[in-house]
Amino acid sequence: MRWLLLSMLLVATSAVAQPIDGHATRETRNLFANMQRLAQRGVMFGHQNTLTYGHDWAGDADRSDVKDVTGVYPAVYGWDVMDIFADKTDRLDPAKAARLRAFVAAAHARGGVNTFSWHMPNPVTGTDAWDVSPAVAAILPGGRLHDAYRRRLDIAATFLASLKDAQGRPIPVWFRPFHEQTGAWFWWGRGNASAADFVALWRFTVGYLRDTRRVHNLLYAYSTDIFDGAADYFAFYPGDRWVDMLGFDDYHSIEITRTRDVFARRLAEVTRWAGERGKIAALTETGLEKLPDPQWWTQVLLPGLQAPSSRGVSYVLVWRNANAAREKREHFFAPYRGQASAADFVQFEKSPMTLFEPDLPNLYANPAAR
Ligand code: BMA
Repeated sequence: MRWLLLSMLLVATSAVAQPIDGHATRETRNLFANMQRLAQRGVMFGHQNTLTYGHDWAGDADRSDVKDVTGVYPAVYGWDVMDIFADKTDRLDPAKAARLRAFVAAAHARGGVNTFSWHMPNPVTGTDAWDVSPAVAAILPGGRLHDAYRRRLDIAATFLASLKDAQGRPIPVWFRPFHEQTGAWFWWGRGNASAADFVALWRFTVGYLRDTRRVHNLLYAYSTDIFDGAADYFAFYPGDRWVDMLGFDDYHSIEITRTRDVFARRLAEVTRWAGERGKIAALTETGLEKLPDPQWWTQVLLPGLQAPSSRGVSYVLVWRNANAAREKREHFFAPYRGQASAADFVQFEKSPMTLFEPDLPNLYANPAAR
């Protein structure tokens, strides 16, 4: 009897885990439930801008450095909302938006997961996201730039709602705005906006997209930078009713084996906090720039992900491979053909723990029907 009650309770609690948008489309709800489930089996691998360009190429069709090296596409595709705008303006660039829309549709057609960050330009100065001039208070309701902020959101809302699959259904995507707020380098980050203003901005933004604009193909990710303990992690947390994912970006403790314990602790904590709240946990950004360690994938990242306490991490995403010919410095986080860690990355892909495109179930189908 006691066992029966316990299992009924377990069923009830798992059934409670739903996206924060009560009107989320069916595929969006399915994605949320399926990602939660899949996280018990393995960690999806993701790469930022993987289809846009690579270390030695740009603009090729159906290409990705990840695929060049392993033969398969990643499971998670990272993008940025800033890339639909004419450089640092509030004007949509229709050609850029169309290109990004096609990438998202291609990723989705392969069964992948799309996630959007937004390196949003500073709304007060009109420069980039790294301009830390105070700006959050100005765009909140009642602020002098609030209407301009709404217009900016309108452009993003129209774009996000326009992402459609071959049947014309909205493509579910993760939205990860105002990331790394535990760090001090973005205008919305620590020290540049109060926690109360940050929370107000988050809630306004989610409410505007979800309830005013009625965009129902979004899931929302809270994604800090490195942190020390719960007080630090949750310092800017808008609340369980405003977040579907608990994530963090870590380019520090994961770089070397020596700090693996710190990494494992952070990963275990975020996974536990997400589990307790019925949310999804992820390592939303990481990577070792230039990959000088030829065994970084199997000797550092994989053991970190494999720690028993970190079971339940949905995905790990490494940052972009800047095109070496176009950008001044070497800036890449996935190997390209011939790169020192390429062979090790192939082993990483083969691990039963990591999930790339061929390892994915249909994440958009009703989980109960499978
Ligand atoms: C940073 C770097 C920058 C880039 C930005 C947004 O981490 O990759 O070069 O402009 O992300 O993609």
